[in-house]
This record gives sequence, structure tokens and C-alpha cells, in this order.
Amino acid sequence: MADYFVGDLQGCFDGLQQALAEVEFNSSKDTLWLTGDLIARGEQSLQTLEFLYKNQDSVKTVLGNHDLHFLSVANKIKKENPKDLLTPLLQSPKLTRYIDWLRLQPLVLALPDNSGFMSHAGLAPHWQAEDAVYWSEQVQSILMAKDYTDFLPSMYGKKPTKWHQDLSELDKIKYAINALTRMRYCSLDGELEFDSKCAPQDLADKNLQPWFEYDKQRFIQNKWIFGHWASLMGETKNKNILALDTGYVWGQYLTIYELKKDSYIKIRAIDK
Ligand SMILES: [Mn+2]
Repeated sequence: MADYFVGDLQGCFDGLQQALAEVEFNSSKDTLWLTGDLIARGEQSLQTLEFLYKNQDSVKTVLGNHDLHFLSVANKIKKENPKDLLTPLLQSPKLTRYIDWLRLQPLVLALPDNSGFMSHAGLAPHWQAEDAVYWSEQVQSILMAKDYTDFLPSMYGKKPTKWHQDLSELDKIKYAINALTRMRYCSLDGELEFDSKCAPQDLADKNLQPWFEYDKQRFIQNKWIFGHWASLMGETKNKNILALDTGYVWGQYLTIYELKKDSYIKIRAIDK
């Protein structure tokens, strides 16, 4: 009964298989938790979704920005990004079932034993974990609805970058999606910034900080597990903030974290 958390797969099915073999994953008793961005830039997005769909009873995932964008591409709302390798998946006769499985997934999941939460990006400034869970549920109910494709065009854009109770419902939803799936940095007063992707030590703008540096009190009692930010290479300087995207698709590592043992395993991409 182990809980294994794996960082962004980005369609790297072989890496996932290697990780599961390494931990001797048993789908009848273990749970595989994924930080989102399951597909897109790697060559095996179709195989990855096939496997996760087949093993869905032992898989828990949040959605990442690439997963949401895939929903738009698959519904012909957006053009395929030339950097993505989604064609075999988009041409699969089982595409509809993969879409319908993906859009059931939340943006935030609570970890076992009240130990914390997981999202693809992070916890928005000015929010508590309960706010993230609440807004994840709002987004999930939109995506689960029959007319969800009507919503997809409006989820794009950086604004609003600051949370306020007086925002419209749609702006709150857009903010929630951006914070939970795209955010890396915010300003010192908590305004979201989406242009910087580098590691904090390489950041020139001193008015920016990683989202997990904002109101750090929020993470004293709770872990926050996330992906999305490969340039961190797992380094957050906070034992409760677990950055699992370590750039496997870019030739670095796939990180597997086991919750109860509080231990990490890394799979090197060079071995694939
Ligand atoms: Mn991402």
C-alpha cells in the first residue's frame, strides 16, 4: 500500500515503465500519483494515456497546462503546437475515451493522511489550501459538463494576475487555472508572473519570488507536491515543498517520491 508520486511525464512512457519497475509497483495495492502534464512533448503520449486509462483505478492525477491545452487541440479549438508530438494520440480511434477520462481529473488533490496537497503548478498567493480545493472543484465541474468545449476558448490569457473577491466568476476561474497549472513566480505583493521559467538563483528581477516563498506559514503543516517547473531540478529549500518535475523529457531525470518512506528515486533519461 505505497503511494508513489511521479513528476511530469510529458508522454515519456518508457520512463514511466522504468520508474514503476524500479519501485516494483503493484497496481492491486499501490497508488501512482502524477503531477500533471502527462502528455505533449515526448514521443509516447498515446502509450502513456493508454496505460493510465487502463490502470485508472490505481492512478491519481491532477491536470497540467499541457493536458488542458490538449483538450482544446483535440476539440479543434486551438492548433497543435509544433513542439508537441500529439499526432498519434489525436489520430487514435480511442481519442474520445482518453479525452473523457482527462476531463474528469481535478487541478488539486489532497494527499493521504491529511499530509498536504498536490497540484501541477502551485498554491496561489492570498489563498489557503481550502481555496485551491474549492476552485479546483469549480473548474472540474465545468470540464465534466457536456458543454465543456464552450468554456475552453476562455481559459487562455494571463489576466487577471491578482486575486480579488470582487473578480467576476469567469475571472476567478481563469485565475484559478493559471495559478494551479501555469504559475511559477509572483511579485512580492502576490501578483502572478508568467514569463520567467528559470531557477530562482538565475532570476535577475528582485521583485519576483517563487510562489512557495509567498506566506510560507501556509506550508508549515502541509506538504505541497507539484510539477511544471523543471529548472528547479527538485530544489526548493523547504522540505514541505516537493518539486517533482526534474525535466525527464528534456534529458534530465524522472523523480519518484514515496510518501510514507519520505524517499526519492531518480531515473536518468540518458538510460532510456
Ligand atoms: Mn506545465
